[in-house]
Amino acid sequence: MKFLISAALLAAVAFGAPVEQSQTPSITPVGIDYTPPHLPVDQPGVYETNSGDAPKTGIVLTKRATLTIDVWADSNFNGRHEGLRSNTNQCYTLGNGWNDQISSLKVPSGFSCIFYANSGCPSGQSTLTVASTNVPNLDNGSGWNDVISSYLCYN
Ligand SMILES: [Ca+2]
Repeated sequence: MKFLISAALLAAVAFGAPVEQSQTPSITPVGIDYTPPHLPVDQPGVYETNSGDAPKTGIVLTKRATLTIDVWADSNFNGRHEGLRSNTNQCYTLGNGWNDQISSLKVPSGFSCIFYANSGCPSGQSTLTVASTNVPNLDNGSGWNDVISSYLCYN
């Protein structure tokens, strides 16, 4: 009898596991050890940059830190919301319905995040860098509304 209970329990665990694994992650790490560009962190603001500021793989000189980027599907911090727990110096590609959906976001003080219109934080393309500030509306004519596909933060 004891064996039967154990077997049933084991089966339940085995059946339960794949369900959890099938959930689509909101962010997927892409590559490691990026060297972030030297854009300001201590001057809050939003900076549109060109390909010359794209990160390069290499040795990370700063200690890896963790931050939460809050993102919303609508402007003015409305609609679907999620706090994306992220490591610095790590590119993340958006998933779970977040690709091309973000319309407002918050980057915590002391951190800068570079946003990309394509996945994998590709070099050679324009980026949007948000330093220690909130962006209530990406739909402001800058062309960054509903286009963010990946990001990389640093401190
Ligand atoms: Ca949106």
